[in-house]
Amino acid sequence: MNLRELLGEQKVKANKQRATTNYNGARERFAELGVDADGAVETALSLPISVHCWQADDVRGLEVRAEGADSGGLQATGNYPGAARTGEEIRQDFKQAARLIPGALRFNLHAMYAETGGAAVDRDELVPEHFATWVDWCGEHGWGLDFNPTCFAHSMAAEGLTLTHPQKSVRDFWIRHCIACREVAESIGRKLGDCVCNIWIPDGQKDATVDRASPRRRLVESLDAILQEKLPRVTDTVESKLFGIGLEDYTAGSHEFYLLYAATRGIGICFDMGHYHPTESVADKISATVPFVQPILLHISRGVRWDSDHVPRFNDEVRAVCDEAVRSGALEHIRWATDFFDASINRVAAWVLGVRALRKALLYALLEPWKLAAEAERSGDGAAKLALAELPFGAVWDYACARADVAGGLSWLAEIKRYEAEVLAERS
Ligand code: RNT
Ligand code: ZN
Repeated sequence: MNLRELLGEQKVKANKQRATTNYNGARERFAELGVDADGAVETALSLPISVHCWQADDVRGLEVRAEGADSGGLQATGNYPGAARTGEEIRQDFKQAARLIPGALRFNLHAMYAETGGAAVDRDELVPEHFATWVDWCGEHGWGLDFNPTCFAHSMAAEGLTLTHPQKSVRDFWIRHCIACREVAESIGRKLGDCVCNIWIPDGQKDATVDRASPRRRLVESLDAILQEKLPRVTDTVESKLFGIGLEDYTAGSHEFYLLYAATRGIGICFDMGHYHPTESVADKISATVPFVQPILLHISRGVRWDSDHVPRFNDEVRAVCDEAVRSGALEHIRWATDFFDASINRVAAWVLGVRALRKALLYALLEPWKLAAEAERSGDGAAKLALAELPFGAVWDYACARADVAGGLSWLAEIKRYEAEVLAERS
């Protein structure tokens, strides 16, 4: 069968019967290793993954705003046709993606996706009603909703500085924006349970930074002002970054800065997998952090050289993060989210690929006989420890997809192609 035939193929449609038969054999083998495969499938499907809205439109947002506003070091590259142009199209695209992703979902919105009915509303004037359509839509589908202030792509961020800006009036604008966002998050939380509100800012310097201290002092003050009011339905987190494009030398909100800020203020921390030195392990940060800082929000992404936001794959890094979350008993303190944007491939497929990869890695981690591996480690049997990674995994993944009524194997790709021909191709 060639690629063309595969994509037009109907026979590969999720076959529940076949998936269940294959699964039964695998389940027995997991039982021999002391692993409850049913329980693993159950848990893997129940962990909500908060999917970022900004994959749909290359982080453009819905605002009526001046051309040429700085993107804050974020760059979506590529011009594959079919990007969503309205809130309605983003919702349509996500609904299609969600049909092909097994397990519980949330949605993750940026403030720049406010729907103001064509009126220009500045970021410090946002109120809950600008997000009412999103909230109702999530409620209808049983999805939670998370939120993010948008401290980039705006004339007040033109120099790449927001909460650390030397000018008080600029800082105050962004403080007001973040406070408005926390209030939006609180109202979302009241309707849908709770809401993670994650603050990321681009603030930094391109080269040979002399004054590294003052921006950080200002950032402490700005964050304290933003977080002054306790909001019961909001889970606050802060997100660091190693560097942004055009801001390569210095980032005020570095890893150490935010980790200690979160620890001393009793809020959560966000680790984005694309925001560290290439060989630095985000997985290792989980057990090191969780005794002191909770929750940990994970932005699952894939860094490739200088880009922090490629579509996640079922690779060693993502698996290691999931393994660590399970082995260190940290699952209850982790909020799973995705953060990537690729404008060079079908954007709905990008969502499906990235979120399925995370769900798959969660299932893999839950199926791992890590207690046996830990025993091997204690007894000094390194070879046995490594050998325990050989698992009949594929059968369980197909079964998990079937249980969630989602296409297993590759049949989801054929559905995406149909959607592309019928819906995305009509957008120009
Ligand atoms: C940027 C951060 C941040 C953004 C979104 C759009 O490097 O990862 O999370 O991707 O807020
Ligand atoms: Zn991120």
